[in-house]
Amino acid sequence: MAEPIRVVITGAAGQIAYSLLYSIAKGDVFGKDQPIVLILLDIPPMLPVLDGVVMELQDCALPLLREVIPTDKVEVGFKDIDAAILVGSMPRKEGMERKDLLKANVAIFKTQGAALDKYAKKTVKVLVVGNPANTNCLIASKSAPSIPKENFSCLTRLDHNRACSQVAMRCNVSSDAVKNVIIWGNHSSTQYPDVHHAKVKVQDSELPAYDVVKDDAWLRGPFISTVQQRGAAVIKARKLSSAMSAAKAICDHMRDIWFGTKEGEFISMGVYAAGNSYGVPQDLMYSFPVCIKNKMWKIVDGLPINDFSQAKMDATAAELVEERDTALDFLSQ
Ligand code: NAX
Repeated sequence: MAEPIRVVITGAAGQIAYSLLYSIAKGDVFGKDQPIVLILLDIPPMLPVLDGVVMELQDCALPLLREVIPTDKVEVGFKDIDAAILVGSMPRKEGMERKDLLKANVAIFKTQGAALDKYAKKTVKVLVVGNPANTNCLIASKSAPSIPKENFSCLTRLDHNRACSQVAMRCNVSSDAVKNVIIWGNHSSTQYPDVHHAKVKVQDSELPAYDVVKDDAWLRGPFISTVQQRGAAVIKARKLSSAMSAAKAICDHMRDIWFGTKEGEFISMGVYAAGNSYGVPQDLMYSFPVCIKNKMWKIVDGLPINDFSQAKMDATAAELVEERDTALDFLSQ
């Protein structure tokens, strides 16, 4: 058997982590023959809760799980890690301004970025989930200059999966019959779910999603707003934010980083924009279609973009630029 890898999950006492830990510990993400040391990082008041989570993981009796380390210290949490899933962040409290929320999160991701820089392996793969995910990811990456920017990504796979499922339900096919949907931009309500390049498998042929759905008005209207507003709809119904589906998306995202995407398929993730794809300004973490091979992502370039799409891609980029500029002001203070 391989040597164990070390994986840290922050926000490990929270609800997403509770849905996530079992899948990771039983081998769904890093492979069925890959032993794991799980490090659970949360803030000091949550340590008693973490103890309960550790007990439950022990009680699962999972053969791949070699050790579980609960901690509130970044120097313990990030030591020699191979993968980091940064779920914990400052939630919006009543009466809190957007700017104050951003400020609090810049402080968290600056500290965690610096700890990654100092303690993690230089090959570490970092996935940021805690919101605002794109900007938190950028701050963490900037605070870890010795780790390649390409090792950082943020989660838009939940939005991607939501878009796949909406199209699949509309076409009455299973969700794996839909591929190559794209989430462009920010993990916020300005994101642009795009199916112009998506394919739907009907019997044995793969057809353009627009031809199978046969309802352009739905694809350009309710489909987009449903995906954009899905998080809010779940909160309204469940009185809690998405957790099971978020955990599933985290697993999909990290597994694709580890093992690569399927031939001829691309998925969506927030990655570093270098300023030469689709007119997206440089120095943002922007969600693009990507293919992954040998643990390296590559933006799928050259897809034809119509005016309708370009306007939406630009709008979500503009929001990210504004968020980044505010965050960078806080970072330099
Ligand atoms: P919970 O409030 O259940 O859990 C968050 C946990 O993070 C808490 O245990 C808290 O103590 C911990 N935490 C806070 N600051 C920390 C720090 N500095 N270091 C370590 N741990 C810290 O939230 P949950 O529902 O699990 O959601 C977690 C985050 O995911 C939120 O920011 C949420 O907005 C975000 N989401 C992002 C999604 C995405 O697609 N990018 C989708 C799902 C989710 O909404």
